[in-house]
Amino acid sequence: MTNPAYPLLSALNSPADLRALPAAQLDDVATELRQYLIDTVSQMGGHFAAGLGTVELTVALHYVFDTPEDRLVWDVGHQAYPHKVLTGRREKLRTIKLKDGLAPFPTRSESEYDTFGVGHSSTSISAALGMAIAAQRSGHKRRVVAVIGDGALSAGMAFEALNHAGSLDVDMLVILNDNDMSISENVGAFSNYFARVLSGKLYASLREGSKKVLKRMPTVWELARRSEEHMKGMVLPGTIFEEMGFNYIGPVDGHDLGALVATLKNLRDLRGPQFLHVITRKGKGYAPAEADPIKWHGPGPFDAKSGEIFKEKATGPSYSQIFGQWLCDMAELDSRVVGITPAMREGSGMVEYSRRFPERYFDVAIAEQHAVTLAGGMACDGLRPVVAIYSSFLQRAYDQLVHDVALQNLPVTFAVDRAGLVGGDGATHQGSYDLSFLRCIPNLIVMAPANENECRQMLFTAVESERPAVVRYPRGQGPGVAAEKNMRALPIGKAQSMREGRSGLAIIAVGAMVPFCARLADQLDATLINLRFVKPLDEELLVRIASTHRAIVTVEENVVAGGAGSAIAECLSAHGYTLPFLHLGIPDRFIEHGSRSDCLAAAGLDIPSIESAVTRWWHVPAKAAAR
Ligand SMILES: Cc1ncc(C[n+]2csc(CCOP(=O)(O)OP(=O)(O)O)c2C)c(N)n1
Repeated sequence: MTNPAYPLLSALNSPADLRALPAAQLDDVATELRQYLIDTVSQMGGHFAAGLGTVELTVALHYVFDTPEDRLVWDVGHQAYPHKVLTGRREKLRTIKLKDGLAPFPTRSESEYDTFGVGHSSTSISAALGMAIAAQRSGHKRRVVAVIGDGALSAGMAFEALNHAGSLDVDMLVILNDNDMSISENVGAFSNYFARVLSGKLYASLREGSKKVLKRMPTVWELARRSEEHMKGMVLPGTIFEEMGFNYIGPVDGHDLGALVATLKNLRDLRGPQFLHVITRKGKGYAPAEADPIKWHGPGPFDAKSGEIFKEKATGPSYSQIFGQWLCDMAELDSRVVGITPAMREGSGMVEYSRRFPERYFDVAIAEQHAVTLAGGMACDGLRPVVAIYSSFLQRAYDQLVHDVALQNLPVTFAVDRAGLVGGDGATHQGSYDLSFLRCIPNLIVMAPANENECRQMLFTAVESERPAVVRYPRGQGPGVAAEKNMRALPIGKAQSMREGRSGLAIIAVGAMVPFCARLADQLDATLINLRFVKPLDEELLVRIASTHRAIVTVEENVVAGGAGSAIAECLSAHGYTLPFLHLGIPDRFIEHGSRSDCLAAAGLDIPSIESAVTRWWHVPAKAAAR
C-alpha cells in the first residue's frame, strides 16, 4: 500500500523496483527518502547527518548497479540508513538499534544487500578487493563497489588496501564520499590537501569546464583521457590515486543525481581499479544538521520542525565526562601530560580539553595504531601521553600496545572508554574483550573503577605510576559517587574489601559490577571484594579469601574466557587452592544491539540475572560440594 506522504518511496520494496523507474523520477525518490530519514530518525534517534549526505549516492548506486548480485560495500555503515530503506527494510528502520530491531550497521545476517559486516571503519576497500578477487577467480562478471568516507580514508588499513588493489588487475570501484568531516572536523595532511585543492579557484573553474566536457563526451574514460594533460600534476586531487594504480575520476557533485547516474554508468563498464571522488555535504537537506554536523552525527530523538534534540535527563556525569574533567585537571597539574584521540573527541569527553589545551591535544584521525605508537614515542622523550580510546577500537592497536608500549615499559596511560556492553551500537562496538587481552601483557597495570571517584583516582594513579597503565570504564553514568577534587594515587595491586560475610561465600566483582553485587552480598551474607586491579592481582588478599571461604564467585563485564575470573582462578590454583568457582561474565557469543540494560540482560549481567545465578549456584551444588 502506498503512503501518501511518500508516494514513490512506499512503493519501492527492493532495488529492482527502483530500477524499474524512469531516471526522471529519481530526484523525487531522493526527496522522499531524505524526508523519510528525517521523519523516522527524529522519532527514535540514530546516525543521521552522514545518511542525509549519501541519499543521492545510494539511489544512484542501486539504480545503476545490479545489487545484490553486484557487491556494494559500505565503510563503517553509519551512512547506510538510506541503503537499508531502499533494500526492503523501510518500515523496520524505526526499530534500528533497538533490541531485536534492525542492526545499527550493515550486517550480513540481516540482508543479502549487506555484503559485508561493518561498524569499525576503513575495512571497505580490503573487503571489496577480496570480493573482486573471488569474482575473478570464479569467473563471475559481477561489479564490486566500496564506498568510503574521507574520515575512514585516514586509516592505515584503507591505504594498505589501496596499495594492494592498485597493483592488481582486478575490476573494482572505490568511491570516496568526501564531506570534509569525520565525526568532528576531519584532520590530517591528506584532508587538508583535498580541502585546499577543492576550494582553489583554479580547480573550481576546471571543474566547471570538465562538467561541460562531460556533457559532450560519450564516456568518462574519454573524459579522463582528454582532460589528463591539463589537469594531472597541476591541481587534480586524484594524482596520488593515479600514482597508486587507480583510474581517478572526479570530483563529482554527490547531490546531482543526473551526474552521478551518468558517471556510474560509464564507470560500470570500465576494467581495472577505478576511483570516483564524490563531494557531499554531511547533513544535506536538513538545515540544523548542515549547520552543525557534529551535533547531528548521532542525535537522540528530536523535534523535526524546530531542530530541538530532546535531552535525556542525566542524573550525573558520564564516565567520559569524568575522564574529560580529570584530563583538564591533570594537564594543569603536570605540564608533561598530553591527550591523544583517534577521531573521537566528542565521544571520549575531550571537547573542553581540546579548547583549553590546543597545543597538547592530538586528534590523529581514525588511526588507533598510530595513536598508540605515537604515545610510545612521546613517552620516550619526557611527555606523559594519555590515549583515550574505546575498548573495541583498541583491538585495532593490539600489537602497538604490546610491542611499542608495554615491552618497552613506557609510561603511557590508556583511558579505555565503552569497556563492557555499549548498547545500541551493537556487536561491533561491545567492549567485551579488553580485560582478557590486556591482562596477559607483561608490565601493564590494568584497573577497573567501581564508581566515578575511583575512575578519577585510578587515572591519576596511572600517570603517577610511571608505567604503562590502563583504566577501563563503561559507557554512560556510574552509580553516582561524586569525584573528589583531590587526587591521590591508589596502592598498586590492592583490592578493596567492601563487606566481610559469614556465610563462607566470597563475591569478587570488577568495575561496574561491584555496585551490582552489593544487595546480593547482603542477602547471602557474603564477603564482597572490589578487585580494582585486574593486573597486578592482590594475591595476598586472594589467598586470605581462599583460606577463609568455601566458594568464590567472580563477576565482570568482560568475556568469561580469559578474564579477571580466570586470573583469580589461575592465581589461587597456583597457591594450591581448589575451592568451587562460579565465573560470571559475558558468555561465549556475540551480544547484539539493544539498550545497555538489554545487552546486560542478554549477557546475564543485569542485577536480577546475577542474583539468581549466584543464589542458585550457592544454594544447591556449590554449597553441597563445599561442605
Ligand atoms: C576503527 C574505528 N574507529 C573509530 C570509529 C568511530 N567512527 C564512526 S564514524 C567515524 C567518522 C567517519 O568519517 P567519514 O568516513 O568521513 O564518514 P562521514 O561520517 O563523514 O560520512 C568515526 C571516527 C569507528 N567506527 N571505527
